Amino acid sequence: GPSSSSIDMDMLKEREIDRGRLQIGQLLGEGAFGHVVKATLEQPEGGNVVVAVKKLKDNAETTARTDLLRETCIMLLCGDHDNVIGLKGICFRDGPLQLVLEYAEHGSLLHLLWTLRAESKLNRTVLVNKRHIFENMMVGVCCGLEHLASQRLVHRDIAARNILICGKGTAKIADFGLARDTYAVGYHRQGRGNELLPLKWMAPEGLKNEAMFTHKSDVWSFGVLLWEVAQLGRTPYPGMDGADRIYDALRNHFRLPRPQLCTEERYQLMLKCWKFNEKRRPDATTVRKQLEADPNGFF
Ligand code: ACK
Repeated sequence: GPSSSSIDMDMLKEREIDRGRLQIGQLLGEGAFGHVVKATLEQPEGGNVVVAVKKLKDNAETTARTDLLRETCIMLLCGDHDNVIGLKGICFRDGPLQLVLEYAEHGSLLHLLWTLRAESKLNRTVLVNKRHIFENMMVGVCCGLEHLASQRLVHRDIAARNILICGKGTAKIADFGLARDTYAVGYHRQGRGNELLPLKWMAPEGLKNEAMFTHKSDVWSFGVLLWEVAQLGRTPYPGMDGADRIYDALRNHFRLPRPQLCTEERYQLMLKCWKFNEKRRPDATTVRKQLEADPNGFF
């Protein structure tokens, strides 16, 4: 959309952080764009807080820089919410661009699911014992999605890898790299750019040539996220690749099969999130209420 690519430098300058306040620590992870490191941020009133710093590789292209600036602007438009990773500020003067984020002690939900899968092989009871933790996380992600929709933002990359888990087990939506502002028209239309897209999490309207995203596209991805939890972090549609192939399968009523580790009711909720016509999908509030009414759907 017309407003989706705007970078408001004045808004960014208000949130500038002097990079001298950062003490860079260990590497947390690497992506195509750059890397995420643990750091401490010196507080004006004294003391330090632990933060995560997302920085570009030194040889990053200017498009990567523009993307990171846009990501920051979207996070500023989003505003604070308990289920969205917090933005402390941004360093852009005198060196590489660095996004300073709230630190999530337990890393990504995907990581947590892989750990749980390994644990459950040794002892099946951990699944039932930890069920409520994952149920609460999914309710939390819904609350985050409700907030995004209220700010007319579409995230476009809701997946277990992009949900971060903080100290108290609070799930936080992270990685706004693909997020867009839909304020002007209520949807975002994908440009012809060759950005890497999370095809297996994308609703059919996003997979089509005239890719179009609304907050209901995020609900579709949330359904895939529920499936990832019930599959303990396995990848959806193994062996199926390419936007056209996935789109054709979905159009022909193919859906991800029911995971063993969830109830029929929970699978029915996933199927509602995967209604082909986005108007027939529930919104995040409806999904959250259904999760709250059925807190034993997983494992
Ligand atoms: O799955 P992870 O441990 O959690 O590995 C990835 C990696 O960095 C690349 O994205 C981790 N990560 C990203 N943002 C944060 C954050 N704010 N706090 C803690 N870890 C983070 C992510």
